[in-house]
Order: sequence, then structure tokens, then C-alpha cells
Amino acid sequence: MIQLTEAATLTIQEGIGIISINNPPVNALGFPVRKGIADGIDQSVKDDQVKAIIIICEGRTFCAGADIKEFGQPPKDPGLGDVLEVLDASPKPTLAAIHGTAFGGGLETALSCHFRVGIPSAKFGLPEVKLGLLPGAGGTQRLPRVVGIEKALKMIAIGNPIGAAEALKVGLIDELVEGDLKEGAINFMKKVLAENRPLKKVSENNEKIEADRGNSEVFDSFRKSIARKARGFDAPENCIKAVEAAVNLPFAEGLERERNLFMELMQGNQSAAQRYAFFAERQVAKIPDIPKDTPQLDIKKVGIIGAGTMGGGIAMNFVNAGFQVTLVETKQEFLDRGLGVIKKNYDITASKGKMSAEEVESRMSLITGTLSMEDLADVDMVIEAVYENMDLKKEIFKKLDSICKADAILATNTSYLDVNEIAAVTSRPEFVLGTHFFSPANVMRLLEVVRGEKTSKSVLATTLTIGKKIKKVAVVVGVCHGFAGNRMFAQRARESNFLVLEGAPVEQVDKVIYDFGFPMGPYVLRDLIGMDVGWNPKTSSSSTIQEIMCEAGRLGQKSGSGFYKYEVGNRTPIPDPEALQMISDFAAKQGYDKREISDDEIKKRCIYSLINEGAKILEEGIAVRPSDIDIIWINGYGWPVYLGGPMFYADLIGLDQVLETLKEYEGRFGEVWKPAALIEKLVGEGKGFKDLN
Ligand code: T1G
Repeated sequence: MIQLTEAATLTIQEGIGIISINNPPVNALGFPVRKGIADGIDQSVKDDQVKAIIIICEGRTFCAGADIKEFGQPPKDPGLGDVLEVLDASPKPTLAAIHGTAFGGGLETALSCHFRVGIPSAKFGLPEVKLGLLPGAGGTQRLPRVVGIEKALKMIAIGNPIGAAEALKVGLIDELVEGDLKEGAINFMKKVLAENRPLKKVSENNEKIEADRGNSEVFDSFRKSIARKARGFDAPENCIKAVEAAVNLPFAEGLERERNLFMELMQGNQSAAQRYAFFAERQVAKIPDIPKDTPQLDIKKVGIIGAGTMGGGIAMNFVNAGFQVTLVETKQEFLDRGLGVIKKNYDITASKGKMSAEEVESRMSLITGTLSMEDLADVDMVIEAVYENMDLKKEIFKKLDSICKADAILATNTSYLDVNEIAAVTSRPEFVLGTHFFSPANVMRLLEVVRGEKTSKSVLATTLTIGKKIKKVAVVVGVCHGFAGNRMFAQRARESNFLVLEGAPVEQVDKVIYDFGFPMGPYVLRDLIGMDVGWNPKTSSSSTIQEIMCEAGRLGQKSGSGFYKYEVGNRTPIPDPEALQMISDFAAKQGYDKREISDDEIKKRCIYSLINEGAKILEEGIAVRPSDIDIIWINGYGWPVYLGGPMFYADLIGLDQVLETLKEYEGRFGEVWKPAALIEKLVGEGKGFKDLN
């Protein structure tokens, strides 16, 4: 065995040169890997004993891409493009033997081989677009030549991976290897040699693209198909252009075009933001005082109290991850309705071909409905998801304390209330914490894990692990009204409310927030959620915009009018002069003088209010680091990932600029705009939020 570099070896076995990569955790194509592959190819080509070459990886996966940690640093030769040029030019047959996730540069390496084989669980993808980039080592030029234009456009401009069976079907791999991958790869290459198979050099194969040379239709219709999801992002369009170059230009020129389009993205702010978010999402699991080896509890059976919208969605998360769920309701009709909604959701998934009927049945069979909390005696974790009433929650937690196992975790899904107060009614506060899911709970990735004063490290660590198992981004937050996300959301709501009272039409505020990159503005959102959420008809006294709207029966989409009006069966918001008049009259009664408000002021008041509150949340230790707050806003509130999150964005603008505006607003609008001490401190030290991550 030859040690090529610290991350790569070359062994000759039965006349086959096997380059083996070992660069934990994901065999990223850092310098030692790149150099190892280049040297391995070079030595194998020169060695007459070697008749064929295999590239394989140790550990959990084939190369999962370039080493993102290297980005932004001075490049170290050989670059991946150079390595793949050497690979592409090999006169001897080359094969990539794939397990795990051949992503990004990893798949580009495999595409530069003549052949590819994979095990059934392997995945294949070019997710660079999710980092605000595009495959920069020939992926946009080679993939269309192997799988065709339409499949390549989806894989490159949307960035989702495909499985091994599909990869075989579309010709991305030549064979599925059951059993030992290395053995299967060697046997495959022995067949190639014995049959003297022609070498399939991807860069010279134009079969699947030449028919569409000069055809812009396929690209324009794809652009339209992703327009909504790609809104505001730079990378998808550059991905499409790079694939167009593959179709319309000779390979070498296409590579050049790919390189230019890649550098455009690499030098932009969006990619920096999306790469920041990639690492920030992985940072959230690292809690300073919770060592990685903190003992954890074994969670197999989960109890959920409440089969309403939240309880049902939460149940689906656990069932999807294979947990047994006991779902508790107070009345049979509520339980039946809750189970019916879950079943309907799965049936819809099945009707889209994303799940078999058997799979639906097996998931439903994991749920046991009951009207008795006594049936929670054997569960390992309970999540209470009843409505936001502290007395009711306390009553439930008292009962759970007497029913459940002594070491069962008792979690509340409250979105605002004091978790410590709930824990205090039990004899086991160290087993109590909050698990704040976001609606719809089976869709939204964010999970705020609310750490109580007495929550034990083991319970917290266990809950973070469970969060990952149910495919959530679990972020630890402390106890305060609204924790982190909703506490910040309330500040934006405050400002958007004042803005319309001061004269800004709701559609202007909504357009500014939509154009900033959010999926929708605050007023369209309110109409969607329902104006009457949190409204009490018994005490309503026309003292807020919400009250006058609800008193007038304007409940939003569900009643056909709210801040906007809606045609029957259509959810498109239509500006409604009646609503504007109601707000204007109400504002006049409240003594507001109507004025023109600029889009810039609307944007700053809605966004800087978030930044200022985020800083206070950090000062109070409610969030561990600024990037956790960014992950909360990206995954829970639709903050555009290409702007990195409110704290990243503040650094992008310049924290000194933000501070200046906060001070101006404090003078104009009062104490509520007093700059957080942390912002004053960081600006004084010439630092940014990034220095706290
Ligand atoms: N570079 C550096 N570190 C990486 C990495 C990468 N590409 N991928 C993962 N890590 C780290 C990650 O930060 C974490 O570190 C650990 O590995 C485990 O990751 C030229 C330009 C492979 C599916 O976008 O999708 O190739 O926190 O927690 O859930 O065209 O990681 O333990 O210190 O995510 O099992 C393209 C990104 C790069 C793939 C594994 N490739 N990675 O998921 O583990 S750009 C990607 C993933 C590129 C070329 C272009 C996932 C995974 P730590 P993890 P996982």
C-alpha cells in the first residue's frame, strides 16, 4: 500500500489500482484528498501492472463535496478542476465506487470517471445551489451528458439528491452493488477489462444534449417551473445558464462559462450567507455546558396530549421517524377528527406517489388513540399540545407527574408561557422542558427547545437528539415571554401595526416585507392565520385594529375578508378599500396624523426591531449565539437564507449603521427603540455579531 497523502492511499489488487480516501467526517475534497487522487491517478497510469483504477472512500460516505471550510481561503493547488482533468484524461478505465452521499465535488469526481457503481442506500446530488453556488468542477457540463437536460436541471438548480435506484435508471451509475462495495467494484472492473468495454468518457459524450442545441424552450419552461421557489436567489439562474452552456458550447468552452458563473456567485453576498447558514445549522446542537458525551435517555414510546392541529402535526413527526405514539384527547370525536386529519395528510402524500398505501397503514399503526391519560404510564416522553392556558397546562402536568414513569421527559409545546412555572407543579422539574413546534408542525423544520432553570443536561441532550431524529433543527432557547422567535416576531408586529396607524397602507407594508424576501407580508399572514387567533369576543372593546376587524366579522381568509378581501374559493388577497378606511378611521380616533411613509422606513422599522430584540435576547442568555437566532428566523419565519438571518444581516449592513438608525428611531418613536447595550458594546469595540458565534 502506498500512502499518497495523509488522506489517501493506493493499493494494487488483481491489477487494479485502488485509490482509497479517508478524510473524516465526510471525505470532503480538501487539499490532501485532491492531491491524493491526482497522485494516485498519475502513479496508476505510469504503472504497467495497473490495468484499471478505482476511487473508493472509507468511513460513512463517498466524497460529500469540496471542503466548504476552505472557501474564502487562498486556493491550494491542485484545484479540483485540475484533478478532474487528470482523471478525465486517464487512458485506463476508471471507476467511482459509491456509498453514502456522493454530493457536489464528490459526484463531479465520479462523473469524471468512465464508470460508476453504488450500493442501494447511496445518494447522488449536486446541492451547491443550496450554498448559493453551482457545481464548479464540471458538474454542470458532465451531468447533462449523462442523465439528460431536464434531470440535470432539477438536480443542479433545485439541488435535491436522487437515490441509487433512480441513478441506475437514469444512467448515472452503471451497476448497483449488493454486498461488499469494494468487492463489487473490483468484479465490475474485471468485467470491463475482460470484455474490453469502450471507455465512456463523459466529456466527449453529446448524445443526450445535441438534439436540444439552440433550444431555449426547455430552459425557459424550467425557469418558469421554479420561479416561485427561486425568487430572490441568484444561484438557480446561474445554474440554468451553466447547463445551457453545456448544451450550446463545446465542452472546454462550457467549462470556462461554468467557471465564470461560479465565480460570480462565490464573490456575491448570497453564497456567503448560505454557507454561513449551513454551518450555523450544525452549530445549534453544540451547547457550551452540555458535553458531547452527556448521558442520554432511551426514548422509544412517545405520548402526545391533544390531537388538534399542533398535536396531530407533532404526532406525524414522531411516527415518520418510527416512534410509537399514544395520542390522548378528551373526547372521542376530537380524537377521531385528529386521527382523520393525520390519515388524510398521509393519503395526500400517497396520492402524489411519495408514499405507498402500505406505508400509510404502517405509519398509522404506530399511533394508539386514547381518552385516558393513564395510558401514558409506559411512555418515555410526553409532549403536551393543548391550547395556551397556564391553568390547564399546570393541571395536565400535575396528572402526568403522577401517571408517568419517574424518568419520563415531560415537554410542553407552549409558544409563550413560562416553562419554569409549569415545571414547578411537578416533582421532577429536571425532566421538564419546552418543545416549541411551529405550525404546520409536520412541515416546519424549526423546533425551539426551551431549557427550564432545572432541566437536566441529560434531558436537554436527549431532546436535542430526538429533535434531529424527527428531522427538526432543534435550537436551545431560554425561558421568557415568547422565548426567541416569537419574542422578536412581536417587535416586528408592533412596528407593522404602528406603520398602518401612521398611514402606510397594509399592502405597502406587505410588499416591502415580501420584496425583502419573506414568503409573505405580516397582513397577508394575519389573514391566513385568522384575525381571531388570540381574540376574545367577550372582552373585545374596539380598542385595537384586531378587535375592530373581528367585531366586524373580518376574520381573514376564512371569512372572505380581513385586511384584504377574497373571492370565494380563492386565497389571493385583494386590496380592500373598506379595510383601509376602517384602519384610517380608527387611527384618526386614536389621534394619529396620517403621513406618507417610505418603503425604506418600513423596511428598517420591521427589520431593525428584530435585530435590536435579538441583541437583547443574547444579552439575557436566552439564545446561545447570534447564529442560533439566525437559524430560528430562517427555519421558523421564512427569513430569506440568502440574507443569512437578522444578526448576519446586521453585520452585512454594518452594526454601526444599525445603531445610528436605532438612535434616530429612539428620538422619533421613544424608549421602545432604545438600542440594546450589546449593540452599543460591539460597535464600541469595532466588532459585529459574528464575533460572538
Ligand atoms: N465541507 C466541510 N465540512 C462538511 C461538509 C463539506 N462539504 N459537509 C459536511 N461537513 C461537516 C459538517 O459541518 C459537520 O461538521 C460534519 O461534516 C457532519 O455533517 C466544487 C463547490 C454530507 C449529507 O453541499 O449535505 O462541492 O459539525 O452534521 O447530517 O462543485 O453534511 O461535525 O464539525 O451535516 O450526516 C457541496 C454538504 C460542497 C454537501 C452529511 N457539498 N454536506 O449529513 O452530517 S460545495 C455539499 C451535507 C462543492 C464543487 C462545489 C451533509 C451530509 P461538525 P452533518 P449529516
